[in-house]
Amino acid sequence: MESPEPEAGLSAVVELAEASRSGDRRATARLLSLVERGGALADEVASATQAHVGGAHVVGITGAPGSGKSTITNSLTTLLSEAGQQPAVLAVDPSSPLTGGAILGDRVRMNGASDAGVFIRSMATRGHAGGLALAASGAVRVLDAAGFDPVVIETVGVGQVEVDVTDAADTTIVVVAPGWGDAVQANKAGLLEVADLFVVNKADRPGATDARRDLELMLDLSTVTGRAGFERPSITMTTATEGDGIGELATAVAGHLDLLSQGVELDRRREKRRIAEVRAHLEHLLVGAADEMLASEGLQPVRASESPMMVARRLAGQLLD
Ligand SMILES: Nc1nc2c(ncn2[C@@H]2O[C@H](COP(=O)(O)OP(=O)(O)O)[C@@H](O)[C@H]2O)c(=O)[nH]1
Ligand SMILES: [Mg+2]
Repeated sequence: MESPEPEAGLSAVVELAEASRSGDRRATARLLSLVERGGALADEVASATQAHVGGAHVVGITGAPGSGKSTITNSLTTLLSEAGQQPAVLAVDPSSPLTGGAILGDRVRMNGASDAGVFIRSMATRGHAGGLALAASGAVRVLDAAGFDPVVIETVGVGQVEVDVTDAADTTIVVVAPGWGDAVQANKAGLLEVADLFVVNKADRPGATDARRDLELMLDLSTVTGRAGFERPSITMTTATEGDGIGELATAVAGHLDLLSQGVELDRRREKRRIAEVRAHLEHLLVGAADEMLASEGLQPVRASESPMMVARRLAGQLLD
């Protein structure tokens, strides 16, 4: 783990951002550590990188644990790297405590990509001031500004927070594996609505064509036609361990970006994302200010005769003054 220099100040952040842009991966790693840590320096990192974001295609890969996300990410980014692109991976896994086994397992599965020169960073999900989705967005911005393209975010699609992380992506891939009603589970977890592309991985296993059929059926039944009614997601069959179908997936991913770029959809999604980020920051700031106010000595006594709502209104008036 990289740890930020304790004396890192504002000018140091600007220098790091410049070094990162010229390809210094240690500088990029240190910027990411600052973002993860949050606080004033994370804000500086956001400011220092802002002018250079927007060049990367941000791709989210989500799905149940064990469906093969890391293996797909490894094969896909290796392929793209060998084709001359500069992919980076941000692995966000709530089942991975900082020192836990899952990240180690992911490391092993990402060996190929690592050897191919793919920049890989894991992000643990605990203890992020302002929330994981914000920290992930900040990290994506750092990687984007550093010149990586695409930036691939791998996240487990289990809870709302993890699904929120997919909001940071231009293109979201939902992975399902055969068996155990994986497609149905994905539907329940709200993943059908966020999918731009589906992957049925482990196509070497029995039940893969059934999983595909289940997905097709659910897409037929739902009114969903891709995010924001954009278009019906395609389904790619892969055996990620063998690299089968990964070329086809790469084509589908690039095709989706083309589609987004043809009209206003890419800009629309990014604008929506910016507003969501502003909202999350605003909420964080307001909650922080409210907590501070409630903890302060100078708070006017909260009278029992006043309803909690009346107190809140009075304090909100002071807060926004
Ligand atoms: N048979 C088979 N196993 C696979 C395939 N893709 C991944 N796996 C295995 O499934 C397990 C979970 O894969 P992983 O990529 O860690 O899944 P994640 O939790 O979604 O990131 C690992 O043991 C992989 O080797 C595949 O296409 N076929
Ligand atoms: Mg994984």
